[in-house]
Amino acid sequence: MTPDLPRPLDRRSLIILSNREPYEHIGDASGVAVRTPAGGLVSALDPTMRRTAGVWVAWGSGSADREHTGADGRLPVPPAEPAYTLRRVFLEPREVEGYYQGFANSALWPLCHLLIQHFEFRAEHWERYKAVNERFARAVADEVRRSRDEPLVWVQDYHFALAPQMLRAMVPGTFIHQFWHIPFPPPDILRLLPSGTVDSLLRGMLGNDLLEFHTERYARNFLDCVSQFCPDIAVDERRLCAQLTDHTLQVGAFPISIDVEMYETLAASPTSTTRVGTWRERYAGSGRQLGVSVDRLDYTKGIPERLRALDLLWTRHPELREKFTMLVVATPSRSDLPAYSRLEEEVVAMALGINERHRTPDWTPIVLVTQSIDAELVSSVFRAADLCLVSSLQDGMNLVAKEFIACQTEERGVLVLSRFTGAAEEIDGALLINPFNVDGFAMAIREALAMPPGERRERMRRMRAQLREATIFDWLEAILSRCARILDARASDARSREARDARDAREPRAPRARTDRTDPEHPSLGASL
Ligand code: ADQ
Repeated sequence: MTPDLPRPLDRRSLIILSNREPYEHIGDASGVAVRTPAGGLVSALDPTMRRTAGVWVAWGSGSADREHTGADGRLPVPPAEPAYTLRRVFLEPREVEGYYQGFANSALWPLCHLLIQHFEFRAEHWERYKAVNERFARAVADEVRRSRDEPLVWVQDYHFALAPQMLRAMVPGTFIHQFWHIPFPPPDILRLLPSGTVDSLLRGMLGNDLLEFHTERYARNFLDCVSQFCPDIAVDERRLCAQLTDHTLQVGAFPISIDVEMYETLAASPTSTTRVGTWRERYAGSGRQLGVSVDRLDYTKGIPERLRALDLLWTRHPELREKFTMLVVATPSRSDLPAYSRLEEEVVAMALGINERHRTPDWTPIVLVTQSIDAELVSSVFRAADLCLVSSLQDGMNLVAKEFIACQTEERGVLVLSRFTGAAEEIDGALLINPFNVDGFAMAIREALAMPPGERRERMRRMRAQLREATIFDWLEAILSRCARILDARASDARSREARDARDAREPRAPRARTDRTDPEHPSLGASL
């Protein structure tokens, strides 16, 4: 269930800024179709946007988007049942290359995931990133000015690190917060960027009133970076906040989740039940087990590391050949970047090599699927599985792990989960692995295969109970309630200030010693908390 908006947000609309749009017009020879990107974010935020009649600002990336957008960049959505506004910002190919493929995906993405061998900085990409952040910030500021109430601006992710500070200057007094979907690196990694870029990036994010991460560790990394690289800013590590001259930034841990009910329903549907029967007959007959993994083909997901562990397992334990089949769903993404196209080739070659080495006349060890599959098909794959391998080298949260748990209605599956995911810090019941340790990883797969049904059921029940207590809607409510509390405290501060000023005007007193809020020796962080 979508939560009600907490007070005082019930009188405010939301303006969301994200790179991906909630509705995309795609044109081909057969006509134009409206597509909603798969993923938790749109399904969580769309109902809230419909209720608050807000505005969603995003990159108009669909091939037929321009023809379906008004001259002011706006259109009512959902197209079939308009309830809120989508404001599209159109980008030139050079802008996409510099801002998106360049600085966001070739510099920030690898740095935040601590995978510095993929890090590439180009001054030109950085200039584009700044310019594109400014274009989006202007579109959001325009929407704030058009709004009839005092909207809340919610920025999504690492594509827009600079927009919060820009917005603060463009529309002073507006409440701005940001959710950072990926990890945040410690200072020793962030400093691989040129120092001017580090400074701009951190000050951009410091423009928020609230900055949300998946885990407290990422939040602390951010504050450590601020302490080290912005010495003029007072940081309170204990209360997780930073004091700027004109506002306080709070940071916090808000682990994202999934629409649990939706996944449970999809997994239990009659179509899914039929599919599960087919999968199990094909891959898990005569005492065999079915292992699965589902990822975008991304070097952060540890797909070659997973294949290496499987190869080692079947080499060291030939008795496990024919005992389980591994269905690897890995859909190409960001293929325009060389690191991603190389990875695609590597994964295909590794899967072929493993199959050549270990296959038998009636058994193929790895079934590699490279098409994107829809949520219903994903759900049936997860329900059918006896084990799921999540081996990210680093991952902000990893929603696949949560989707697998939600779909395990028959409670037979074991989750083998990388300890370097946000999910591993939250979920209790998985077999944790270090994907860099190929021997340990192979041993964990062996342990999962041998786990008795009773233990599997007990672990899965525990994880399912935890997940039901922390859905995507709980995540949304926790964030909006925190915003409401900050706004409440701000309003009560303003009222006390007014009352004090009125009293002082009636009864002038001798001047009191004043505490300078910007003095780093005496940071006054409490005022707006
Ligand atoms: P991602 O890196 O995309 O997300 P993840 O959290 O696993 O990673 O979410 C991926 C989503 O896409 C899941 O819903 C999954 O089912 C789906 N998906 C993945 N591969 C697929 C495939 N081959 N076919 C069909 N569907 C597929 C970023 C961060 C994560 C963080 C999320 C949310 O990198 O750490 O959990 O944002 O904040």
